[in-house]
Amino acid sequence: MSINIDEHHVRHFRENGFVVLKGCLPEALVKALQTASACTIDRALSDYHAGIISSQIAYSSNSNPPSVFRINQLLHSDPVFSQALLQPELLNGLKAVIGEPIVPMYESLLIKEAGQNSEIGWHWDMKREQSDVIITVGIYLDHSDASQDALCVIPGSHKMSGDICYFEDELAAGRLKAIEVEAQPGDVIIHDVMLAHSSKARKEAGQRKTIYFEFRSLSHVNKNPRLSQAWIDKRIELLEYASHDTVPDSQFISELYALSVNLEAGHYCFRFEQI
Ligand SMILES: O=C(O)CCC(=O)C(=O)O
Repeated sequence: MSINIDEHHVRHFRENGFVVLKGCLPEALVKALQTASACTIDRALSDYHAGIISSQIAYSSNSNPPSVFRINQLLHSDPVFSQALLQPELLNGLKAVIGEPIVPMYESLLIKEAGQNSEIGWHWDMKREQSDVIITVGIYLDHSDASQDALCVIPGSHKMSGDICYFEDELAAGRLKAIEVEAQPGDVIIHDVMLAHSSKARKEAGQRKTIYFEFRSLSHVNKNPRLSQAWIDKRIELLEYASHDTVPDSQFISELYALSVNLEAGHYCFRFEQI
């Protein structure tokens, strides 16, 4: 394996708003991430049954037995998640995609499985200024099939005007086309936060687990009023572990997540019926 993000990937990303990096994670790391994810999910379920509810975990409200849909602040769960985030080759590639120094914003695990209402409607991850580059990086730990619950995107929509309701209407009218982006364990899909995307509910047995990281350009971070200087400094300190080829200890991770931040919400289409 090698994480080789070249100019073709960067061009594909700029033109289409997403790019797939096939088999870019080492097999041993993928296996370790799969094991750590399974343990993290099991722990979240036992906590749920013991009445211990964390604000960083989303459970599926309509599945029986209950299941876990999303786990935030993932670096708390196991050092291997920091290892995945802090791979120097990956970070260099992401810097090439963003075109300037980068800042990691959050770390979460998405789990899609049958029985949950796991459909994710069309949305942007957030709204950004035209000049900013902000990317969502999905590390796939399971197969993601077009016939199932793969990521669905409207190529080039990150450069189009119009909101999410507009994209939904254009898709329904057949004037825009969406595609499913399949992935295998160890693949990485990078998308622009303003690429319109969705995914269907999973119907088949098994899970599709994806680790999500977000990265923003340093110039964006420095002008974003939501982010305190202490928060930015700690995030930059986190990145420095990559150059020392080590991962932060649990004390550092606790300090990192203790600094609160209120990141922008996703944009969906809400339609109100007239009474
Ligand atoms: O992986 C997916 O199905 C999409 C996830 C997504 O868009 C999100 O979590 O906002």
